Amino acid sequence: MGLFSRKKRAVEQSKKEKNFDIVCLYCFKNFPQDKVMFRALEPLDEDGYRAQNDKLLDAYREKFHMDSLGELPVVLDPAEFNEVSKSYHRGILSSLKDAYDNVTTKRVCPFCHNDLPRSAGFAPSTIISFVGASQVGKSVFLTSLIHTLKTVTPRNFQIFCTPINNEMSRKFKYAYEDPLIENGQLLDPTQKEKQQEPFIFTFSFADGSKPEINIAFFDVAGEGIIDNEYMDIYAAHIRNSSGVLFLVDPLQFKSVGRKIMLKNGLDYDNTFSEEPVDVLSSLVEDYIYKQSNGVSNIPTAVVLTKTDLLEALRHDGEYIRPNGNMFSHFIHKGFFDLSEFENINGEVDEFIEQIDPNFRNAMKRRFSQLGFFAVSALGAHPDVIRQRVSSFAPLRVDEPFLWLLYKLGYIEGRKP
Ligand SMILES: Nc1nc2c(ncn2[C@@H]2O[C@H](COP(=O)(O)OP(=O)(O)OP(=O)(O)O)[C@@H](O)[C@H]2O)c(=O)[nH]1
Ligand SMILES: [Mg+2]
Ligand SMILES: [Zn+2]
Repeated sequence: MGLFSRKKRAVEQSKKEKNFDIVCLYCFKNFPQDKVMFRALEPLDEDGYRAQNDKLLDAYREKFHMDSLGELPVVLDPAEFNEVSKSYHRGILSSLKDAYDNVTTKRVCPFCHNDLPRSAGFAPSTIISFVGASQVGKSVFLTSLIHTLKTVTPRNFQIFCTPINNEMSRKFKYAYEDPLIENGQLLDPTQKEKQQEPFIFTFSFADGSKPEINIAFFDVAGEGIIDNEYMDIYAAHIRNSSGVLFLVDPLQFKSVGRKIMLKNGLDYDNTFSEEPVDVLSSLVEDYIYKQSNGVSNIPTAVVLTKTDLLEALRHDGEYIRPNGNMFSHFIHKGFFDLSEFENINGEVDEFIEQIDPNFRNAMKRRFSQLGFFAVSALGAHPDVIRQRVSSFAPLRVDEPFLWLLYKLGYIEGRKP
């Protein structure tokens, strides 16, 4: 068979099979599955390419303050090879025979040369982003959420959550999990100069009913949220997100912040420079604005953090129902319980409407798929002076994430 008919067949084949554009979970660039590149095999003998420093990968790593990986086998661009050198699996370009007749299956991102996960192209690339002003609790929530997804959620859903590689596993443990959970130490504010590399986890379904998904969690520095330059870097990431966790801290709202602190016997020091509505307008300028008609259809969970501090308002009956669901734990098991969702969603929506109707209405206008949630990532107020966490008892932390999985079609949602 001639080269052209072979190529035509491959193209026709790939049209027939369902494939997905790839969003690189490291640099957030979006590209068609057949634009991947390949890393050559380790040179086993003289029949191979010489290893060399990978400039693109080193540049990516430097941006995140990581060391160069030194000499690596070269990256090959399939565009420079004949169609006969390429192989397709279920219509997806998945291996390349190099000039020395070695076949590599190691796909890398054409923009940053990081490895692509096995599922790239076969299943949607899923990015979940955190958004929120400084000090609302993004880093603590991320730690508590991932810890819960690894240790508790698998008891209720047949989903297993593992870091995508050893480097990621070590980084999460060293920078987040050990300090906060093992040593009870609060985390330093996330610095915008020290850009955070995304944390990538693989979710696999025990019964094999769904392809595994890779989810990149991206911990932004709150101080950068209203900084246009910083947001420019991250706009690509937010724009390519499949789901957004929009964190709001009850202390952030001028109307109740002081009251909450006083009721808890704490000094009120308004460290928040921006209110939720400011964060929203920054987002609107940077990313929603660029979507058609200014409305985003990305499922967005508004997550009220630090609900342990709201207990003190509970019996006033002013803002919160004394029998509020937000203070009791609820376990979604086997499916996402939509009755429970209606309760918590209504309750938090009502609370936010009372304390900041502008913000609430703007959110409703800008996001067509919105859910309201309430969590306490720690379960109790930490000792802020000594920067110590007294107890670690997360409340409802995985609920907004499970709702996103339900909205994205990965888990079932229904009434009991
Ligand atoms: N009461 C209570 N306080 C919390 C909780 N989670 C976080 N905090 C407090 O909020 C502070 C900020 O939390 P971080 O997770 O570091 O906040 P962040 O949003 O990552 O902040 P930046 O990185 O500066 O944007 C912590 O140091 C704690 O004092 C919680 O569940 N309950
Ligand atoms: Mg942080
Ligand atoms: Zn990339």
